[in-house]
Amino acid sequence: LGPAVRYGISDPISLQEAEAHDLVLSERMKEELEMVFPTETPEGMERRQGVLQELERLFHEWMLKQCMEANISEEEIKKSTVKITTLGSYRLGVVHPGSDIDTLCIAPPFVRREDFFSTFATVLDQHEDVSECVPIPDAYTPIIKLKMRGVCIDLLFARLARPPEAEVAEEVAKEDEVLKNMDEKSVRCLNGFRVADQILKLVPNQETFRRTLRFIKYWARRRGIYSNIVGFFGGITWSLLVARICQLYPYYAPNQLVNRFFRLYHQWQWNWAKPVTLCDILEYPATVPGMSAFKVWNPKSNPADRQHVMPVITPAFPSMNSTHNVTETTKRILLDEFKRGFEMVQNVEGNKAEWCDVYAPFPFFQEFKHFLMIEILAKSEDVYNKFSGWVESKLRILVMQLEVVNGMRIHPNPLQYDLLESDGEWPFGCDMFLGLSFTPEAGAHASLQIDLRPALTSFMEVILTWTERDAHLGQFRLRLRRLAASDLPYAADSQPAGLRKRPREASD
Ligand code: 3AT
Ligand code: MN
Ligand code: MN
Repeated sequence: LGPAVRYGISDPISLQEAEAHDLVLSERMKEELEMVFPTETPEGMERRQGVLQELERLFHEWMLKQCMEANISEEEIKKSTVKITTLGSYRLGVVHPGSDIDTLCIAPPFVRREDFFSTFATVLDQHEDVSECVPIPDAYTPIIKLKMRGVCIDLLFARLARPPEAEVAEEVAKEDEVLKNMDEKSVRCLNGFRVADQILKLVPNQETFRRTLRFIKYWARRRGIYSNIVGFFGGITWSLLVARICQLYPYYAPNQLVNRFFRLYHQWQWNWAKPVTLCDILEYPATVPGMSAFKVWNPKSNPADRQHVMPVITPAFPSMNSTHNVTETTKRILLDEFKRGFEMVQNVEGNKAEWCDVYAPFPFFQEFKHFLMIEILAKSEDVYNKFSGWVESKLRILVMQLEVVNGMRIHPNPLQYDLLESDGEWPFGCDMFLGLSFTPEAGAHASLQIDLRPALTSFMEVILTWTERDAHLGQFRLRLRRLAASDLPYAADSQPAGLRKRPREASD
């Protein structure tokens, strides 16, 4: 063995290097993937840079106005340069034409969060290149969603507690100390940036990491398990899981890493005592002023963290679990997919299958005989954007209520589809689906007997707690319908006619 290498919390499992046939397999994997899930083109990357520049310009201009109104001295204005930076997949370098850009505005202390979500959101909304601008100030991680020149942007906001020295806001933001006295929401927004920074530092080879992650993300999309909000895994979780595999096999090629990814996470004893982590989870002792109050994921001291069924922990302080939406149902589906993935990759290695077979789409509408259809309807685009986001964010509550119904299994589908039945009264809307199956033990006629109404009724009650309900009364509607496969207009073997996938990258 060569010199001791150690990435993360344990020694690597293997220090073996890729062999010639692995390099061939990896190259083929890359080429096949490039055909169906290409990386962003150079022109596309240029457009994205232009968008970021324009956002920075707008933010800067708006900031100066804020300063003047607040009577901030010119001296102080000069000291606190604004900074726009990126996080998420854009920062990690895994960008395809449909990717969003997760963008973080780092602002000096005199800029108020409320103003960012009101007056700056208005500036954006009125910009001629901007469409679909939706501020979501009350979310756990507040963001402004928008589209600029066709690129989806998630705009996050962090307000520094102390004015940074000019030009170094980005470096300052990587230090734990920056969090001292910062408000909770800013800490969370900054965290996304700090996590991406850490991931890149903690993997042994960034290019191998990116190539592997690209494959896993496409596979997860096609298998219908890419969605944090619905209770599967989101972009951050997939990135962390791939990063950990890279640490354990620092010299493997992407094809080998994909193999080990499926094997390890299928075999993993998922429970709160076995989190996936990239580094030790740091907690400051009570003696460090201002740093010990941050809530760090810790199932030993915090009973709520023991509810997490598949913990995957973020590396930057304060560490959090990236999978708190996972339920027993989505865990079961994820594990089935890891198992299938491992079998398929072995087939590819044995020349019995192609890489494209690994990411063959999950045949959702052929797989089930019964469905629950969730129709989300609105009278205007604005209300639709807000209401569909709300319903989507509560869907896992419906899943949790249905998963305790005896004898029934549910399979959430994270995609939104064009309305099956259009209705002139409701020009904006989409359908979402849950697949239903009934266990043999439940009896032959279980599907007819099982009563879903209590679960559906209580889900409706949750939906009606929407804080914007009164503001948009009569403008939105939710309908739940139980359908048999024969009610869906599809020809055998094909995607149901009329059910087109809506591209919805931004809200993954
Ligand atoms: P994609 O390629 O975009 O799917 P990603 O790694 O960029 O994968 P996300 O865009 O979901 O993942 O999120 C990246 C980080 O940005 C995670 C979180 O800190 C922040 N973030 C992005 N979008 C949201 C959102 N809608 N709500 C809360 N936080 C968000
Ligand atoms: Mn993203
Ligand atoms: Mn995003």
